Amino acid sequence: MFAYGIIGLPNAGKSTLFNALTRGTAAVAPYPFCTIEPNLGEVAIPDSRLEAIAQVIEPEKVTPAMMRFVDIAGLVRGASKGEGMGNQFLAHIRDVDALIHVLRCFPIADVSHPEGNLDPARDAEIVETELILADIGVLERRRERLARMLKTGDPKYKAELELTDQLIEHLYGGRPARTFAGEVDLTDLLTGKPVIYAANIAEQYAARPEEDPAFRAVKEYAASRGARAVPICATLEAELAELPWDEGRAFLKELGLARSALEQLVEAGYQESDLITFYTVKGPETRAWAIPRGTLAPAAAGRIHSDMEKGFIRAEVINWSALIELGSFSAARGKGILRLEGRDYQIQDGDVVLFRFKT
Ligand SMILES: Nc1nc2c(ncn2[C@@H]2O[C@H](COP(=O)(O)OP(=O)(O)OP(=O)(O)O)[C@@H](O)[C@H]2O)c(=O)[nH]1
Ligand SMILES: [Mg+2]
Repeated sequence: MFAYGIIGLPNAGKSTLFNALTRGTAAVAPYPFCTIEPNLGEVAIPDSRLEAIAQVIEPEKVTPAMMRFVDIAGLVRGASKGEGMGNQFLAHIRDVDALIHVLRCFPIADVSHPEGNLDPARDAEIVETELILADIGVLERRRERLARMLKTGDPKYKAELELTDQLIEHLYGGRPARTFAGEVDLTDLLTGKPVIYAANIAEQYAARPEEDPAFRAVKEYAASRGARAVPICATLEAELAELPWDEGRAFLKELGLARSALEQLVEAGYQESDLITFYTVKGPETRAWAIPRGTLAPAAAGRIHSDMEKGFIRAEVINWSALIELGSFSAARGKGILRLEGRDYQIQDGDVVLFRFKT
């Protein structure tokens, strides 16, 4: 399951956003380090195609693809040296697929700011410096391990050690691991993950973020790093999360917002990680699955059950909109419209798939 880690300074609104996204009940407070233990939540990915398919198929059960969010303590300047909550808690987001970096753009009059004034680009740099220092810590440990392995005489360790040293250099230069050119294992490195900047803007700017100087600063900062900036208003999103779906749509419209923070962040995550969605309509369950673009049919089947990957024979495939026109999978089969695809077929976004396999 795709997972996002939520990072930022204390009082940036991380837990408020987390609650809004997950309809969760994480503690939120106007003082720093309200969050100590991580909050974990899973959300159904909003998917209008899944809804449309379900309307036609009328299955007993509709199962959306899910996304996970992990909300952790705030990072402060000097966290790597033990300031604030330190940086050990970053271990809770080592495995996530991407980061949401919450940058405070709402006024400091309401809630104290650990740096004393509003400056989201500076805040971003503070947090990113701490991420870099945490990664250097991970790499130093990797380096020690490799240095011990050198004694085995295997040349691959020497090459790996050299690369690790280059990467450490790169990080000491203030650059994230994701911009390192060498072929090196980025797992466990926080700065190796894609990042999306979530500007937590004041309510007054919710409908016109471009007029907020703080949001413009975030946009500029994000652009300089080849990343995207998403304006969100965490307090309004939290109110939105309280409402039933149709009332929520009306509320968004009233506010002049096209999409919720969840929708924006899901889309950004899909794009950053290059994910697509395919559907299965077998038996009583219609279900959406998120997979990396380019996944081959047997591996996609393996998401459902490992036996289906092992015993894979072929996939019967139809695009979701064609399925809706025809009304059912069997109608499509009757008309000879289903495509039969083999082991080397790459599942496409919007495919509805029935896997054939032997047990
Ligand atoms: N006015 C306003 N207040 C907000 C907004 N987002 C969060 N807050 C308030 O800011 C305070 C801190 O919010 P939290 O969500 O607890 O912040 P956090 O980033 O999780 O903080 P730590 O857990 O301490 O790192 C709370 O009092 C929130 O109600 C916002 O968009 N506008
Ligand atoms: Mg918090």
